[in-house]
Amino acid sequence: MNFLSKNKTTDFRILILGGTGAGKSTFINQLANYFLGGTLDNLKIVIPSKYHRKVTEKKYKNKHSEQAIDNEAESQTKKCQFYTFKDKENPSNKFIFIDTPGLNDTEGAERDDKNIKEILDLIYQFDSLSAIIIIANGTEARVTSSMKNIFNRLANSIPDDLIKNLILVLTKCAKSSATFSIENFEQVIAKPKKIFYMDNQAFCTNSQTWENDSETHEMFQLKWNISNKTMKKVLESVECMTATSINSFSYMKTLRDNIKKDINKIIQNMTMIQKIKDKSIEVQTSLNEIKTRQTIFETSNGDNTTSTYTTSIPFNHLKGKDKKAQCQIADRQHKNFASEIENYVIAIEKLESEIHSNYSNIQKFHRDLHSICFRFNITDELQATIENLEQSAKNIINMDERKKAQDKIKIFKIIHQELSNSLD
Ligand SMILES: Nc1nc2c(ncn2[C@@H]2O[C@H](COP(=O)(O)OP(=O)(O)OP(=O)(O)O)[C@@H](O)[C@H]2O)c(=O)[nH]1
Ligand SMILES: [Mg+2]
Repeated sequence: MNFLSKNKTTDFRILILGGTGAGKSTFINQLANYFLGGTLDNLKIVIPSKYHRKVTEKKYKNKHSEQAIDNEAESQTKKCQFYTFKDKENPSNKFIFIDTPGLNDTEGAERDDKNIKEILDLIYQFDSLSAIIIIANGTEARVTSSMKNIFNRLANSIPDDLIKNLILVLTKCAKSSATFSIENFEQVIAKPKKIFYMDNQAFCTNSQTWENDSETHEMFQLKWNISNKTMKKVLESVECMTATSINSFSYMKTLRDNIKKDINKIIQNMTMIQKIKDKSIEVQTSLNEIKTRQTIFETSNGDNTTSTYTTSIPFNHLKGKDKKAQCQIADRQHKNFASEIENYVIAIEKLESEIHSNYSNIQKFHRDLHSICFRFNITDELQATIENLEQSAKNIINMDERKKAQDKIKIFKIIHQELSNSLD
């Protein structure tokens, strides 16, 4: 190793994903023992669980977000949480693992949406991520369809470079006992770079189970050793994956933000156009009214002078001087209204041209994004937004507010349609 690389510090950030109860938090406990020198007889606990409720490491005492640790149907990890460990061989290097709440939660789709948003917000704070580890229960047969949907939604926001750095860890099994279909995983999720198997059983059982029984101790020790060895291999794989996705990740965020800005600008301009059109209809009505009165004036004046007349007093009842004054006022109003309408037409044209360039920008950003992340598709995302807005609009009781929400949905639908037609 040369001097430079020895002194270079690297942070490896690893995102842990998986379904509820797959074993993500248990994996992190096993990992903590690898780094902190825990043993079967001196377990280090950073995340509490049913059988190991006490966090032994001061640093993590109040950090975890586990809830209802006796209820296995519900996601126990409620928030994303970082677990940072120093590299054993090169302490200036750090491994930062991010434990996430279980996806495909029994608490419903809204909870999943919230979890995905939280994971993405967190990812976007980094300038790099080294790898994604998907933890799956190795005793299950295949990936569930909701897990597939959720992963695909996340993958829309993650550069392909990072998806390439995918590690699959199958828990609750050994390679020989796993029933999980890797083929199915590759088909519906992605091809993992590496696959590991581990049974982190020590964290899932009361310590007394092995403490007073040498045979059981031996069996647990064997699994413990395998888990530790596997952990080392997982980390070595992560180390080999480092330099990817640093630039594309932040560039992707910029492109996404740009698309968001352009969409917001289109929404603003379309709302403005609608307002101008409403105002224009009002002015046009006034203008039409003047035109009607102008006809009355021309008929009653008899001399064919083309002028307008707007007062509500019957024209024939006015004196000659007043007639003239009324005609002058009406003329001025007529001209003002007409020029106002002309201005509205110009303003609408300007806004429409801005919208046109916003769409062109989006097309360009979309193309660029697609080259970084082939799964990214803005129309799918807009469709999901529309469905969410429609769902929320149903619950609005206030009529005005509901109308506003429906107008917004209408605009989103127009944008969705336009982009579906123009993007390949
Ligand atoms: N036998 C065995 N049980 C495991 C293993 N990993 C996890 N478990 C058990 O599976 C259940 C869920 O484990 P967790 O680590 O909390 O799962 P999670 O993925 O963090 O779950 P959420 O936070 O709820 O999404 C617990 O009862 C664990 O004891 C494993 O490798 N072997
Ligand atoms: Mg958990």
